[in-house]
Amino acid sequence: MTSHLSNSVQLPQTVRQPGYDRAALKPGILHFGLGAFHRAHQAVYTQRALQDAFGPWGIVAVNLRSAEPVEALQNQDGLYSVTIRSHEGDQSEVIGATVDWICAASERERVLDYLARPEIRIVTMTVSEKAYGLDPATGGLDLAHPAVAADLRTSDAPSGVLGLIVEGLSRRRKAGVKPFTVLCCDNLPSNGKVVRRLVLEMAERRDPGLAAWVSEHGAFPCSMVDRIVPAATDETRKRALRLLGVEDRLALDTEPFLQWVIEDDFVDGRPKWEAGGAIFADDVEPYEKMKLRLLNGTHTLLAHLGILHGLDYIRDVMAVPHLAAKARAHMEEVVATLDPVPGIDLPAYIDQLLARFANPTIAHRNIQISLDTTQKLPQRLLSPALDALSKGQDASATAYAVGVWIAAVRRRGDCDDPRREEVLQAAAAMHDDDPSASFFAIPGLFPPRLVETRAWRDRVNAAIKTF
Ligand code: CS2
Repeated sequence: MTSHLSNSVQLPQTVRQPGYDRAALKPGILHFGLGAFHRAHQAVYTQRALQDAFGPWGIVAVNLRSAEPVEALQNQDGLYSVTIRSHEGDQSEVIGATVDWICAASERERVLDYLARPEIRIVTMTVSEKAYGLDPATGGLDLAHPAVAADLRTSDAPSGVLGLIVEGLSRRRKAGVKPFTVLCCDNLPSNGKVVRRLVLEMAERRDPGLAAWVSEHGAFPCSMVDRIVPAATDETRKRALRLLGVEDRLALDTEPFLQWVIEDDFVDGRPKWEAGGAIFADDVEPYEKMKLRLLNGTHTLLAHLGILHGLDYIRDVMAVPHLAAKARAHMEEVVATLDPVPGIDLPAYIDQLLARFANPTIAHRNIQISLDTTQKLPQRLLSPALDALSKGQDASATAYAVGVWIAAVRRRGDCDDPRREEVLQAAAAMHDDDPSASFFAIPGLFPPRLVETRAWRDRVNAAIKTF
């Protein structure tokens, strides 16, 4: 029988290992969303911080629904490996920054107990865009969102990320403990401000005094996160077995690149994440916009071009010269909607993105990136379209990308999205004269200015008609 990763296995010298005393590591961060991204990004930065300046910053990893990664962590003493893949070869590292693991669906009280404890000073999250219950039209709470509605009904037994945070803050207030810092690591623009507003709105609905206390004493720094981390496959796990000599159910592959830009606004300290290269900035917004519009917007374009051309991975799309040229053209147009970004040479950033997308060792599925596109369109394509139109530009690139998405949904006849029913109905109702009309009629999906801009909609239609 093959053994698996745990505290007691001896690993090959070639595998990097936590360079600190794990037995002495105390919890200080509670993280929501035990997906691939967190494990290969924030947990890696925390490992670097612990190596450089050891402190009580162990991570309590909470998954909201699925118990699977929680059980896997339990089975592996909290350890898992991340393999950096590039033309230079494979480099694996075992990450040990996680000190406890909980599935909130089955052990809610244990999560709330941690949230109330003074030693938990930071709550981070990667729960994906759709988990927040953000109404894109108002920027406030979507009261019809299932988790939001449920957590407003039974606020002392929450199941969603906002409900858990608000109940945790309420318990701290009652116990005379200062709030934890809430650090959102999801791909939303001004993510700290967005989450602050949602948390305050939920708190206000249960107790205005709680909302006032959080508003006065809490902190919600914005952050821009970046690393391409495909969902793991059997290939990933087989490779880990070869490199580690033992099984690792949580193994991940990733690229060499990683970036984290964080607003330095914490209630009660933080790990020395700069040891891993994190940048602390006064204003994160220019970095967020750059990344959401250039990386993520182009990802959405490439993923749907791939689906339309029967290609599985982003790297396959990049290997077709006329499709790779679309990615470059998209970024070269959208870059004009950005403000200058301190310390970043934008043309070089674009070249670097194209090289990252083309990395032949990274198998990033187009279908994975296509997930939840209705939640991604506003920040990736629609806001830059509005900005371009306001500047008197015709916003062709974003119109093309939206047309490609619509054409891909029609071609595939399916999508994985919280608004799936509406999207599929729109696809079924498409007609030749104005093929995008049924999509523009989906309530609240497109901002009114775009719905009213006939010329932009015609550009979307022209794109659809090329497929
Ligand atoms: C991707 C992102 O799945 C997606 O929608 O665009 O997960 C992307 O890989 C990361 O944001 C890169 O930092």
